[in-house]
Amino acid sequence: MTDFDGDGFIGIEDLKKTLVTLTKNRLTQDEVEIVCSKVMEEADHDNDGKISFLEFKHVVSRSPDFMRLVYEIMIRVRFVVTY
Ligand SMILES: [Ca+2]
Repeated sequence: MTDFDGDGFIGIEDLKKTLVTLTKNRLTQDEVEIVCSKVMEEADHDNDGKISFLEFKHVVSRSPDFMRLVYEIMIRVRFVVTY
């Protein structure tokens, strides 16, 4: 997870860029939107639209591998979208 715009928070735009990079552009724009909103739902506890370091740490401690969570969400989204 990378703070692309350097503001100390992971925002939805950071998430989108991370996801596009991770999936090497294999997701459609819609899928990227769905996955990002689900990740935000999961991680953004104070609903300010950004994931702070504390929120990020919380998600990581809850799920030992945060990226696995993201991949699971992606698989779920794929499943929903494809079938
Ligand atoms: Ca937040």
